[in-house]
Amino acid sequence: MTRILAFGEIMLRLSPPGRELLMQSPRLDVWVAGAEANVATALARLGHQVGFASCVPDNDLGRAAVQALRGHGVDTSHVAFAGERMGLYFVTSGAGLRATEVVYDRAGSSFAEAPAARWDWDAILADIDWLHLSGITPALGRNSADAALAAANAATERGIAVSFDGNWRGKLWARWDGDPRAILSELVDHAQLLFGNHRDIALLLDRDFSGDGPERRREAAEAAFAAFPRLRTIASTARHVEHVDLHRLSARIDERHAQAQTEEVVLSGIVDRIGGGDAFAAGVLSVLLHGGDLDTAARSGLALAALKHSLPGDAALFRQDDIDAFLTGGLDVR
Ligand code: KDG
Repeated sequence: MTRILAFGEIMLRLSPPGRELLMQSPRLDVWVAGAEANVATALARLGHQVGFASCVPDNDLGRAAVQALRGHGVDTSHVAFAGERMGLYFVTSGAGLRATEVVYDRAGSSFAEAPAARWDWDAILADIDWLHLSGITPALGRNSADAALAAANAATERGIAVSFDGNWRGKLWARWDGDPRAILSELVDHAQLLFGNHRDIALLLDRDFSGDGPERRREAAEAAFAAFPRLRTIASTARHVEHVDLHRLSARIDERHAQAQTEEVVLSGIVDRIGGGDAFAAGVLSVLLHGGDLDTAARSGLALAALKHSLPGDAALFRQDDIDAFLTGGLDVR
């Protein structure tokens, strides 16, 4: 079985229950989060062998987060306990016309402060076939950007496939003087599989692919394939938001000579949409890791993303049976 490793910051998400505002709620629910950790968790739930490398403080917050991942079947033997603090973020869920809001409280976290030299890629990547990274790690600062670049380099040197989820986080990049285009391009240059849409590609290539039609998406994909020779597959979702609780979601996967596009899923009565992109990545990866075809990968990604919207918290805690039931039940799921 293909062994996957995800590398990134595991976080705690603090959310007022229901649709309450931070300023009015006396309570906060705590969820284990972090984009790469969400992908690792979802893949483990789907039965994959997946490890996670990260760094958390050696206190009850760090231990609880790691314990949660382990409880879902993720191998956490490469999570280091060091540094002073857990990365936190606060989420206020949207309602009606009020959008979801995110406040980060993660500066100086154990993961962001870990020097790039801390990570022994020989040891971490031993027995690994696939490495999953995202654009959040390099957005955290110099240490994490260097660590992500070292991980990608080490994977390429060892012939390990790399997937990269763009996960653009302007708020994080604005906090330091790293050049996102240069750093993200260097990372994507190692990837065989990119999760990102035409806007992510526009940022990487400094080109304009504005407009939402399929031609623009194909044009963006072709430009990315030309710029990044290792890249074989680009997967993305398109979201049409009618209001906070009613979205239409479709998925698309481009290969150099093929493409797959799903029908739209109508998502209504959304419980929590955070982590939908990570669920999509896990659903696609799950099929591609098993050698499945593009159509199945696109449908599986869309199904897991849609299912995630029904669950509070960041992680998609579903089994393959749930995806199968969703797909055989038709895609128009509420
Ligand atoms: O995709 C969900 C992530 O955004 C969330 O888990 C928190 O990693 C996170 C981030 O940096 O936003």
